Amino acid sequence: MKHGIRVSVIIAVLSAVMIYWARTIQWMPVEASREAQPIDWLFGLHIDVITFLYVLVNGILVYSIIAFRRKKGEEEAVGANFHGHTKLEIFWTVIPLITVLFFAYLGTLVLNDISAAAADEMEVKVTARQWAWSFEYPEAGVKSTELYLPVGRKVKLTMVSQDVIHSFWVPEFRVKMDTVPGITTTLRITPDREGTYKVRCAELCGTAHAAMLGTIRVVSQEEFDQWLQGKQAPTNASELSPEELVTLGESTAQAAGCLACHSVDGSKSVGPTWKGLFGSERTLSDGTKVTADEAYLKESILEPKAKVVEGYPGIMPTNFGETLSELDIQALIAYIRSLK
Ligand code: HEC
Ligand SMILES: [Cu+2]
Repeated sequence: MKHGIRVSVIIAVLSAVMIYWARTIQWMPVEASREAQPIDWLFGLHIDVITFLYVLVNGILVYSIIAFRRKKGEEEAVGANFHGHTKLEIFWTVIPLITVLFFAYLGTLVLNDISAAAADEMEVKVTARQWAWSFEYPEAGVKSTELYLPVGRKVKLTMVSQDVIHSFWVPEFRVKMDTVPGITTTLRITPDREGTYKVRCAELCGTAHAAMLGTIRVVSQEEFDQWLQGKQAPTNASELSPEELVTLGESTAQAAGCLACHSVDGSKSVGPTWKGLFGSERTLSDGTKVTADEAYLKESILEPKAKVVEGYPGIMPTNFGETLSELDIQALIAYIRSLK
């Protein structure tokens, strides 16, 4: 009994200290959505229980090693011989069972809470493909390679994949959902912190999986409305200066995922480098030669299979005609031209 009381006191004090300490640690990136709050609360509760269990197991272990070590003069002594302890076994089966069921109950409450629909939620369609994200605002008829979201408004993402399984994951929002070819999945987020975040693909999906990043901008409602209007207005290349067009081309190349396969510094990648491409002579897979002029670049983007460069597999995505606007394509060509 003496040992029982001692070890209980040690464990009580140690776990209180450790739980207090564990709570001071920032385990996660900043919380940037309302959904992050209940998730982090539940996560913290798990950490509390795990910390207590760690102290319990190792506390009893270390205490026993010290208290029940073989002392001088006990070399021949034999320990007590006993078999089983029914009450103890019932105790350590029932308590963990109740704990686990309780966490399952809490998990269900949190999941119901974070996936609940709201009357004024805004729908955005998300398309994943190897290896880029694109977004569509059906109410406004706007397509974008960046996800703009107004702060404080619940958004319902309806997600599809054009090829393999991907997974939409923004650590700051905590929530995550797979995109699966053939079905539409749904994810709800209420961003509550303005800033720029990255969506990462959390499902290994091929060569450039690690480069499958998309930009998310959480902005004020006014800024969002402005952006949406700007996207709706018919924009064409002549409204931009040559430098602006090149800058736009660079960001489009990044956002559309081109740079996952094309380098801009001369190094070899999945596809040919863009450095020095414009105006150069290209040898195609059938042996013919063409000059890389504007028409060739445009065709290469819209119909990659029409002319395949010698020595490279014809694996460039064929749907850029659907996801990129005419302006995007003009900007990409201007950007490639600028890479001398
Ligand atoms: C999945 C990898 C991949 C992605 C993503 C990709 N490409 Fe390609 N691209 C290739 C490959 C491989 C080739 C060479 C084979 C061919 O000609 O189809 C190529 C060829 C090209 C060519 C002709 C290059 C030359 O040397 O003649 C251009 C121009 C081009 N891509 C532009 C783009 C643009 C613009 C984007 C983004 C909107 C893009 N690519 C996205 C893989 C990719
Ligand atoms: Cu992916």
